[in-house]
Amino acid sequence: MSEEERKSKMRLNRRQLMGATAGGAALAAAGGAGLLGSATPAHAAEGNFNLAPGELDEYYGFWSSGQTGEVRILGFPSMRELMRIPVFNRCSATGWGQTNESLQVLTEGLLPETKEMLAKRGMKTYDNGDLHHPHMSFTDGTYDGRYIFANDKANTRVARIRCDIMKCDKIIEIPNAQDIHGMRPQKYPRTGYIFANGEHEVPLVNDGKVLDKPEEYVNIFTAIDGDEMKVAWQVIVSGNLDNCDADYQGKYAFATSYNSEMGMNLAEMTANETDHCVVFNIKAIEAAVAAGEGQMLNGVRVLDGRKTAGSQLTRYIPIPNSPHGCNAAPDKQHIVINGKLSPTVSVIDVTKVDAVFEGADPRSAIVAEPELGLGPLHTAFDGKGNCFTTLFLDSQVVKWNMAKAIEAYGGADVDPIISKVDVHYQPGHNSTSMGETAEADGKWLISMNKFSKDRFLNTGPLKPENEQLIDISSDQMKVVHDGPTFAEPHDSIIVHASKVNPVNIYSRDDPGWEAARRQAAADGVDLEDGHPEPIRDGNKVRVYMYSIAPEFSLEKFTVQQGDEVTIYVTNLDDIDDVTHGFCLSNHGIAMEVGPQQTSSVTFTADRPGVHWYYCQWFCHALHMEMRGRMFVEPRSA
Ligand code: CUK
Ligand code: CUA
Repeated sequence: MSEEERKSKMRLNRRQLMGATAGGAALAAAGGAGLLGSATPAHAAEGNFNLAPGELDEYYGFWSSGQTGEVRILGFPSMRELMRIPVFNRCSATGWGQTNESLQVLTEGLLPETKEMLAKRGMKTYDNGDLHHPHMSFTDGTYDGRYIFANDKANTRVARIRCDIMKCDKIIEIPNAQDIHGMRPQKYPRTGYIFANGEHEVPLVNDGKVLDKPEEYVNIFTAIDGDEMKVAWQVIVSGNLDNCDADYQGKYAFATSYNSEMGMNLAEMTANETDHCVVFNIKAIEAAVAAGEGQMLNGVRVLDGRKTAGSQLTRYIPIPNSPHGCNAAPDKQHIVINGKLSPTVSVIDVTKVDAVFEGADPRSAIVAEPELGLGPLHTAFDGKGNCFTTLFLDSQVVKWNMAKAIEAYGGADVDPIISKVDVHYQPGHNSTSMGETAEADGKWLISMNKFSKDRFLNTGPLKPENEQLIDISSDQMKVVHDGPTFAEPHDSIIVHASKVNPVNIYSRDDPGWEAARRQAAADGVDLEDGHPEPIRDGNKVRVYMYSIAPEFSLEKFTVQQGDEVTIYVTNLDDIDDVTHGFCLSNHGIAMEVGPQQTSSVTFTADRPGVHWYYCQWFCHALHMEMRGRMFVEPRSA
């Protein structure tokens, strides 16, 4: 293909994607030209988002990071990045993906065939992920500070983060599904279930027997027990599952579904004018599971909730056109389904869903369908009856009123749209302070924009994204801050600081290093005393040491070339913020050891010679002196 042909093909594809689906005006807007200028300069006095040194934020922001695979903690509304929690990625600073403790989390929930495939490549676990949706556990419709759950679209996993230590403690791979995308915790009575959407359709036993026969592919909706981190049940559905949410009654889960056509390419996938929202009847599903209906596949009970199955497990509410976001309003009654290729959002009244399961027309549960603008993707709420919807193609956030939208749908001559604000550029998710809980407080909105274009100094072809902080305390929304971010936060939650209470120092009883504790006991070693000599067990050697700033308890130890060495470091410091590290030169080994934590790492000592190990987390005035030597004796020929 010539350069000219290639370029014209790309132009064509772009036009098809942006233009044909939502009208010609969309293309101009997507180009972003002329959309500068409505951002209000920052006024600290108005928004009170500017904090003096030492002042703490009112909220925690938990941010996804998309293809980076981690979760980030922000102080909000100052937008200061406070911490990164490695989850599906590999972290050089903390040793996540390398320490035995993290590898246990990363490997114990993998499917046997995954382990086998990775082992053939010399890998223990995946080292990439695509983390879109971080959500906190709920009790009675609001955050309870126990856990954050997050999906991995890239490798079909769901992870859990403990909020007491802000570390990931469980990761499971979901069988029978492919690519977990939308994911939300049950809101009521508590979490409970984590609902997880399988986005891409595959043969139900995906072992190569069925390949290019799309008519045999299925999509899978999964409920995970969030306490046990085990799959509770799965339901086969018709159409790709995108985003989901749970109601405030504990009765239903809702998932947006595009590609009701079950098409394999763009033209096929966008052919229909309507797709749907799938409603899952939790009680009916639990009863079917208890009755042993459906089939057991990979240890999971899988029920048939396809449209054609006509069961009581699901209902399909028609929605125009390829809907994306799915957001339960804090009024506990309404679910907003965002149209994406349709300029509308569709509002479901959860109190009308019972009738739909009793045979009423599925569309009878729709109580409003306001036309908001081009490319509605996600909606957030202020707890005062107002909604904030991102318009991807218009590069705007629109504020609209739920009650007025319902009146208008009933025929009244009212305009539900209150105001619009330009954002820069192409917003995806947005979140309001406490907005996905019954305690939405209506103070702040973050618009997570996919393109920054000209908002920041040029960083080369790869630009940051741009998140904009918006004051929503009055009817006219005010953009008060631009915040660039690296790839690619999709979603965020904004949690009042009173809900989250992390510890400063690990408990010595922490389950995180149970395996180390057991091994030490078997070796007759107390982790807190260490052991002056390596413990030999064939060609396996275990080295136990502790650290107290600024020293390791071992200044040297000796192993033989070819030994499989495991180093256990217990940090005996119990002072806030005194984290040590263990970094072994020229071995690719480094790990974090927090106050009162035990961390361990296993490697083969195959390089004869003297190798320094040192503490790589600055801990003390004599941090540079915190080091020791590993001697590796050459294997005798
Ligand atoms: S999806 Cu990314 S903008 Cu994965 Cu939540 Cu809508
Ligand atoms: Cu210990 Cu630096």
